Amino acid sequence: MFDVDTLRKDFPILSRQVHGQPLVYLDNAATTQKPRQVIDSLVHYYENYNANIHRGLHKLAEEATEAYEGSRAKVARFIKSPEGARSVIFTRNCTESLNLVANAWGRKFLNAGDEIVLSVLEHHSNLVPWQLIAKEKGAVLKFVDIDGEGRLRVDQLEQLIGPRTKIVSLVHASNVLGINPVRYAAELAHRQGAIMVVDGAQSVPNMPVDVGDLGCDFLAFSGHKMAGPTGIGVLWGKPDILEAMDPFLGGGEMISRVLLEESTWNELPWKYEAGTPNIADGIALGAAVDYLEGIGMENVRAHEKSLAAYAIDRMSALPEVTIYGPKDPEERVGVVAFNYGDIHPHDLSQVLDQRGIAIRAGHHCAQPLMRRLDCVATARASFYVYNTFAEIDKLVEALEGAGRFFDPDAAAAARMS
Ligand code: 7TS
Repeated sequence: MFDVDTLRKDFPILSRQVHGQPLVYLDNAATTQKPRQVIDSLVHYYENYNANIHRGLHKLAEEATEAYEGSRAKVARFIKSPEGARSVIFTRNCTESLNLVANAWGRKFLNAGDEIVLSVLEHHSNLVPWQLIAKEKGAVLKFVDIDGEGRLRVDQLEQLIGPRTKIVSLVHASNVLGINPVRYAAELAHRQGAIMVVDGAQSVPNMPVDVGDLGCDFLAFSGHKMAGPTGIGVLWGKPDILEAMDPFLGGGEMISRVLLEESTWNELPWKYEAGTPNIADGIALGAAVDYLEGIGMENVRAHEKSLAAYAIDRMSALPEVTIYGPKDPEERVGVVAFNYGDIHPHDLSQVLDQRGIAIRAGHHCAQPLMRRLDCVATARASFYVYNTFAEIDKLVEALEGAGRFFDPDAAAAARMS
């Protein structure tokens, strides 16, 4: 394993104070903090070799192109891309990656009456793009439900994937509940000749992901949730499918030959990268991959699992706390969504903020899931490599304090004394 106290020194932000208290950052599912190595990589690029890539024949352009393409190769290695960097398309984020598939694949291959299988626990990013293309094409959306513990209903998955299914798109690790059996879903999809899309926004940053082993056709994720910068995301796709689709956006970079009336396309992966890309953040994503590989994704996973186990254990001891999703940490990443009695999560989050503790409160861009769980919102603590057991102790202590603060009986008793 690694030494968390040493590792924390790599993250400058972790030494800041919030409301006079040391920052306890537990909002990692929204975005993770960045190590010095990633920040330095951005500054180094802008200070030393800022240039547009692929087109210049001067030294700076060569260096920038090499670093950007080197980063793509690192990402390919990180997820064990069977056909290497050709499969790795840089986008702005996971959301754009999913929109790319919905638009480029959907526009070309979807027909009226075709079915798209999703689940009720998807992030809006894996719902809205499919709603849009389904409406345009007259395709039909089908939703797999969850069981009482928040697990995906595999029996329904088996039922819903049928001969009319063209696309199955599921989140690998939920930003609210648990980990889904996407490898099995890919098998079911392929038996029916459908494609399998995986939203890896919460899995790729938190556990080893071998994309070949998953058996999917597309995998989407964001750099900013894996210690990388904002503004850079990835769509991994099988080359034969990427070849068969038409481009998503048109413009410079993505073309081979342009005539006035029509054009031909660049090779993979550049066919899907129109215009000047996000060079700096693409390069810095490579630094984030180096950083995570230095720790080892097995170790990242093990650390988060033990944090989640400890948090669930301690929080379950508070009678007012309801934790959502499977309780076995094997079945989730470092995400613990919960409610505390009838305290609104926004109020809870504000009280915790006064103690320097950052959690997320709200619908987590999963409004249909909130409805399904019969709550308007939840609080959520989410962990990353730099979080500690002591921080979870602080969270639990602060929750107890919030419980007393919002408890009318306790407040009345305090006034009387
Ligand atoms: N899919 C999942 C499962 C996510 O958790 C998120 C972001 C996305 C897709 C979209 O990622 P983006 O980088 O394109 O925005 N989830 C969250 C969250 O839980 N809190 O803030 C963002």
